[in-house]
Amino acid sequence: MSYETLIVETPSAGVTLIRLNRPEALNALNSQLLGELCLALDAAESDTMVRCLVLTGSDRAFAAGADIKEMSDRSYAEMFTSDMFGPVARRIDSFRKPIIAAVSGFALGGGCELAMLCDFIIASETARFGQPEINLGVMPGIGGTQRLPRAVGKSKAMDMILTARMIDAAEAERAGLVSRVVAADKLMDEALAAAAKIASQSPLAVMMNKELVNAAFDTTLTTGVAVERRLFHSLFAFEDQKEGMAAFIDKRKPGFTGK
Ligand code: CO8
Repeated sequence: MSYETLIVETPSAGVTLIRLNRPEALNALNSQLLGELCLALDAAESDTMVRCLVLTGSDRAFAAGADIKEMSDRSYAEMFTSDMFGPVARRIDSFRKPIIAAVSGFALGGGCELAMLCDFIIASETARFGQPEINLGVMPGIGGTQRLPRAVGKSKAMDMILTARMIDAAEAERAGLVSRVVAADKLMDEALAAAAKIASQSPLAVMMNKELVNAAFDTTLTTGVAVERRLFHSLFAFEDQKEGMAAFIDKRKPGFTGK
């Protein structure tokens, strides 16, 4: 499939790289880009060869937010009936394979929220995160008021959302928003290596691990731990568990088949 606002590549076996590609607007998220992102995710979800995704932007911007020019004149009725940002948020949220956000430059507003919808964020030293919607007289609308406090705590989230203060990569790492910060010229190497490592694991175990970590935000500790134990038990029904443990004992690399 070909896209106008995305570049989709397969840099290594099992890894799909999706690059947001509206450089003239710092990858602002307009309806075309969000629609194409949904299509690319549909394709990646149904392709059994795809094991992990990397979502990235340009050196200058991961994404500078929702497209302000496109939405500035919208009425409440239009926003409500089109359920703006609902479909893409649900699509990413329900995506079962891991998505790594590789962030360089600006990740603002919807761009920061898009990164937070991914499973983890690897940031370059140039990354800057912010929720500046308050400057426009609005608020985050793709989960920022909910995911940011879960990631960085209430105080920093309030500071960022109410003052529109941007944080740099080092502060984002200290706050737990990003998993690691790397040199700008190493960002894609690091993100693609992490994705290749995930792609080499049992896809069954990967999906279950992802599901359970996400469940930690939606359930109690007691329920989450109980479900984890049952899923852990259930992994022993798969050939991949036998292969993984046999390979350890035989001192060789496992060959997971997803069975
Ligand atoms: N939307 C549309 N165009 C944009 C956006 C954007 N979010 N961000 C940048 N652009 C465009 C600029 O207009 C400019 O275009 P042009 O060359 O035609 O004038 C081009 O990109 C380059 O931008 P700048 O010249 O401004 O570049 P600078 O390096 O000077 O500044 C900034 C970079 C700081 C990133 C600046 O562009 C900026 O502040 N951008 C807006 C950031 C922002 O406010 N983001 C939040 C948007 S609102 C949002 O995301 C809400 C999400 C939830 C909605 C939910 C609805 C249900």
